[in-house]
Amino acid sequence: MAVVFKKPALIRDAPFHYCPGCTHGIVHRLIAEVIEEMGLGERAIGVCPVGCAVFAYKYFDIDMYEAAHGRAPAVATGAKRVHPNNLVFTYQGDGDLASIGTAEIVHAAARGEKITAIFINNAIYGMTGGQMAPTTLVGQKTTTSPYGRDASHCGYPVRMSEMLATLEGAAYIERVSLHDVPHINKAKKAIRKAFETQMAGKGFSLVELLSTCPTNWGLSPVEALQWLKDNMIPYYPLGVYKEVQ
Ligand SMILES: Cc1ncc(C[n+]2csc(CCOP(=O)(O)OP(=O)(O)O)c2C)c(N)n1
Repeated sequence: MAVVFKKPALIRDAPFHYCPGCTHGIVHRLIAEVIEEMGLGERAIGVCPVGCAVFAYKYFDIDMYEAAHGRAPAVATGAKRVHPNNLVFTYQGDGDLASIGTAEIVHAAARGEKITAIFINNAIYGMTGGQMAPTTLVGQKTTTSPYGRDASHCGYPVRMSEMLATLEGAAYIERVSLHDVPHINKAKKAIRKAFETQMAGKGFSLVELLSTCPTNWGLSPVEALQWLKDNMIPYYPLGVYKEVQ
């Protein structure tokens, strides 16, 4: 029989623990495909977050570290400086990267660390039960904003890609979405571009992937994709925010 589908070689056989409709698994696959296509499987080092992707090290057949919540860019900095010829990337949620880890990501970008951050923005703290994140939209209901995020006392969601793109050390910053197949294909290209930027020694790179959390959004997987498209993209416009030639 003809093979029409197979797992990327760099994804292990361990079954994913993610909820139905969660997009973490899609991003794992894209990363594994890009690393394989670039022939970097033996030289790739990933740094896992704390959050729903805390077990990512069980799924990738590459070297992986586990970092404390938000500290992945600091760990990746060390790994890359010791192994400058390796591909080093962090994998971080929005609670991890845009809240407790804001200092680490800002300064890694400002220093122009030659690492790549894969930033999963699902507008919520997934693992801990759906609390409001810095990226939660105004009006969005979460377990800690049951009447919807109120900007008068919770402030406004942070646009990390735009903010980081202002920093001199940032070489490639793009925001993509995972709500349908054409956009997933674009997301893969963005990850490749970010990894190529790193391997060319140009500086810090980041891909922000607008993602779903059907469980904590209280939606079906299909409704969640639509919600992402209708609500997240208008506030978080897609596109390349920084590209150093
Ligand atoms: C120092 C510290 N503070 C808080 C926590 C609790 N905590 C674990 S995961 C998490 C948020 C995860 O959200 P996010 O980074 O958006 O990832 P997701 O689970 O949505 O993929 C928090 C606050 C922790 N583990 N360590």
